[in-house]
Amino acid sequence: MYLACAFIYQHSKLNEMKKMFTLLLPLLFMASVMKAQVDPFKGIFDIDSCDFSVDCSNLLVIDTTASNLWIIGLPQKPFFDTASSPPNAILTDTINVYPQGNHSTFVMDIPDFAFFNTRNFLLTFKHKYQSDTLLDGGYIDISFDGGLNWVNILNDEHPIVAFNSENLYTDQDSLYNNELGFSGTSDGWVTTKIQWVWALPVAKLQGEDPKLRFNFVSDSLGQGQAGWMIDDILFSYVDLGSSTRNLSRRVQAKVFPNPMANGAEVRIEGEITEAYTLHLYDLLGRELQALTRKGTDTFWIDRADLRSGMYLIQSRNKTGQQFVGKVLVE
Ligand SMILES: [Ca+2]
Repeated sequence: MYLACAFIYQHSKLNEMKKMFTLLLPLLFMASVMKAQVDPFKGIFDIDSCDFSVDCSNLLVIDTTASNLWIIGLPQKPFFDTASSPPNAILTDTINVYPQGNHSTFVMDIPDFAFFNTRNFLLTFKHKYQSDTLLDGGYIDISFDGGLNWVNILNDEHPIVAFNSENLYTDQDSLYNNELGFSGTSDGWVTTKIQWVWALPVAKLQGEDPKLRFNFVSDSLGQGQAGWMIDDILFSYVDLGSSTRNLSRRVQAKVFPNPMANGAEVRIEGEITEAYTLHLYDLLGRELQALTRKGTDTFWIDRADLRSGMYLIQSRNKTGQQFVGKVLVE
């Protein structure tokens, strides 16, 4: 599942890219207005992926109500006769056409690493759809409060620097319930990419635990068709250049050696005004260890059972987490 680690090291200039983000902001706002193609900035790095050869429960949760159509399995019906990467995909039933009056969902967490640390997220997936045009279909909404409130990603007014997409529905694609979405019959498999770059500073981001929800809806009329089928989901982020440094200019972590083999010393440099601890996280934001303090401003990372790859070092204090550094484990 960890695709990116080796590539990240090749692009370890990540930390050296110091172009002023303020210079980029006007360009980014233009990109936002134009709903441009996905912008790779200084490089695209993959966090995780799912081809449905496993249940992908680390990435998505299917609603469990009885009427929910989404299922991970072998497509066995007209138009949905094979997955993009066989055998499995996630689809609105493997055998039957969709019924009338249905609303089926599954939910994906946007990784903390993308939302809080790199503040950008690139979602890529392949899909096919077949539904009554501009009536039944599929759409994606987003929540920033753990799933209480949702808004269509095209209507999201959260602080954002750029929202780019390829092969996404548009503001002309209104379904029967007035949500914008995919409908009609897709031209075979379509690859859709959606990119968010959330605004700085991160403190302005309201809420937490951002989630995406995939909805399929059908009205009370017409013949059911195949519905919506999705496969080969990819989670990525881009290197925005210097922007990740702006958050952490008060506190920098220097790691020696980096890459590390059995262990490394971490030295904290910068203005530190309150007590803090350091923790090691993986790229999905999972805390793996609290670093051992060796001196006033020095800590030790122990290899322990860390697998090869990129990890993040973050400080914790009363004001919350602050991204301070990266370490590559050989
Ligand atoms: Ca597949």
